[in-house]
Amino acid sequence: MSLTLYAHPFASYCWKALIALYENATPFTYRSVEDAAGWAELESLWPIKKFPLLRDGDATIAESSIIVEYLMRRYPGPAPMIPVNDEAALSVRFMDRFFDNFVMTPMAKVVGNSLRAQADRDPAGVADAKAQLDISYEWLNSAMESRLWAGGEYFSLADCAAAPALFYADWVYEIDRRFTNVRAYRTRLLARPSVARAVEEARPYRSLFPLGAPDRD
Ligand SMILES: N[C@@H](CCC(=O)N[C@@H](CS)C(=O)NCC(=O)O)C(=O)O
Repeated sequence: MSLTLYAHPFASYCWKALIALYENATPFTYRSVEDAAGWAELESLWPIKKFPLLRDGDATIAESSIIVEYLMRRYPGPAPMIPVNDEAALSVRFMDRFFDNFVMTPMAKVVGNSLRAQADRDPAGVADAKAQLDISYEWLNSAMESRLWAGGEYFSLADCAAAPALFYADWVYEIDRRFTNVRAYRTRLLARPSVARAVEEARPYRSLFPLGAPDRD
């Protein structure tokens, strides 16, 4: 096995792949994309220039969810991130899509807006993103009423997606105290060793957070 992950410790989507790798103690080389040479290397492999990106020998695997699926098929370990049961797997994949589309995307919209020049900012877009987060938090609060993890009883791909999404979304637009199930789930995620490791690796970069990282977590 010769795996290399192109990633950055502070990048939310990279956590998804990292958490699955850490859960399974899968050996890999961490190629941290920080300088021009790193970006050029990433672009030479994947012109879309987004990470995480996995290299397995000469094979290139893009997209965080696909990377996790690939790892589970080719290098399964003690912590399967996709259930064997088809129905359960569908629920996990659905929750993965939920976190990416309805938590990560609006969170990233607010962060991205703050990086723009004042004249290019999009207050209506930010208001829409926060309205989406309100709906997402509310829906998730009901969904998590009787679940330990997002897919049910076991930690899965859905939780790999949830961890960075809820970690940063709460910084961007705090999860209201009435959403007790979401807040408790976020706390459970942060206590999970694989997630705690990703949080610690990102800690030195907190000064880069454009909205100002809160003094917690
Ligand atoms: N759908 C992609 C999203 C990847 C993504 O947006 N990654 C961000 C980091 S969290 C990125 O590459 N940002 C660099 C850039 O946009 O220049 C996935 O799931 O991997």
